[in-house]
Amino acid sequence: MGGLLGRAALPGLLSGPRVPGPRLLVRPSSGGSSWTRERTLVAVKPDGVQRRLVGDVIQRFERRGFKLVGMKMLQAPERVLAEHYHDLQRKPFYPALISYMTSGPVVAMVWEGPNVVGSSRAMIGHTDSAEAAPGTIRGDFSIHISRNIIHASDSVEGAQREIQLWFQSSELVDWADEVHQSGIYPP
Ligand code: IDP
Ligand code: MG
Repeated sequence: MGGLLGRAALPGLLSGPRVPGPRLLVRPSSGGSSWTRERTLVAVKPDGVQRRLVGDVIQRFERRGFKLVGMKMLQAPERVLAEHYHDLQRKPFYPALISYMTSGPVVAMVWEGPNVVGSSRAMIGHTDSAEAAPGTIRGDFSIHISRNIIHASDSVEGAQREIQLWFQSSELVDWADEVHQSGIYPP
């Protein structure tokens, strides 16, 4: 094991084509930090909780390198869901959607990192599970749009609104990112 991951092998591993370097993980910005702090709301829906997929979802986001800054399990209040899905209130499936989302607890999380909104949408996959690519969360665990396991905000503005809706600011933890400081990401 020491041989495989020894000093000689490490530079090759890090520069190989399958391992993106830190520069590919960031967006340029003017001055200060070289990446814009972005946060998104992710929620494991009641079917995901029932199917014991919470750990898998967390693992995927952690493995990617995103930072968990808030998490709680709750029975979603109808008031929160009505606000969260207000765009969909006139859709024929809306009553069934609210019934599904209140059928059991959800696990709501706030994740932080460069381009976390866009990346998390790519990680969860298409809304319609039948269209979701294998390798995405919906593409791996769901076969129907009405039981699609997970929510993730679809824009930076939407994420800010949803985070405020689901979390008190005191529930978000701005912890020191040792990985970031040790050079995995640019400063
Ligand atoms: P998204 O979750 O991928 O952002 P939205 O269009 O915002 O998709 O829809 C919110 C949720 O409403 C979906 O995740 C899904 O649970 C549900 N939904 C959307 N379209 C349908 C449908 O045609 N039938 C049943 N449920 C739907
Ligand atoms: Mg949506």
